[in-house]
Amino acid sequence: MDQRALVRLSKRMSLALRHQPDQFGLTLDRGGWVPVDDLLTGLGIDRAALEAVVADNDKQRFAVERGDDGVERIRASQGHSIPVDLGLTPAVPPDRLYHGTSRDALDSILDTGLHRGARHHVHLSADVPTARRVGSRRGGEVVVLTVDAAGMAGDGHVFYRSANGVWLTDAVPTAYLTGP
Ligand code: HQG
Repeated sequence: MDQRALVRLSKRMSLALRHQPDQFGLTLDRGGWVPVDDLLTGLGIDRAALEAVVADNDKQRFAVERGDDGVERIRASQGHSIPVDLGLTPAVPPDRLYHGTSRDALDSILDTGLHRGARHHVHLSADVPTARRVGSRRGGEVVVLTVDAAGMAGDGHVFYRSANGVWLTDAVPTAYLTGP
């Protein structure tokens, strides 16, 4: 499969596993998992295609595990808009984290802080290049905000780290944000 086909399939898998499973005839369990075989059927793809996406994925968006019942299941490691419990445990963040977004959102963010929008959490990056990549999904000029994660943690805000290294928190108040 070429790179474009991989990206296209990764996006369909994200849609099925994070946002609209019913559109593919799927029901996620509490933890967001579905049997791999059900996903293959739902998406109309073969095993090799799925494995290519899971293995190649730049961000390791998908996790595959075999349950105690012997059934192999897959889920998205983060980014859901439907209610799933990823079972994340709180983690101590690095002193600084970063959030990449479009220039158009900057004034509003500096006014009201970072909100999670449709997702479960605000997504933060461990380094500037990653934040830049996240922000560039929006088109237009990219800006990177710096988050005083140590200050937030010290004040009792809880952070989580997804299986694929994305830092998550409920919201970032303006006091902890520095603009570009
Ligand atoms: C913005 C991708 C105005 C925020 C990425 C962002 C990430 C505000 C947008 C993951 C705001 C939400 C999530 C405020 C936040 N005023 N705009 N007060 N507070 N925003 O897509 O962080 O590729 O839900 O800046 O890599 O862009 O799908 O969040 O632009 O990890 O695996 O509201 O999605 O992962 O957009 O990206 P999103 P995000 P995948």
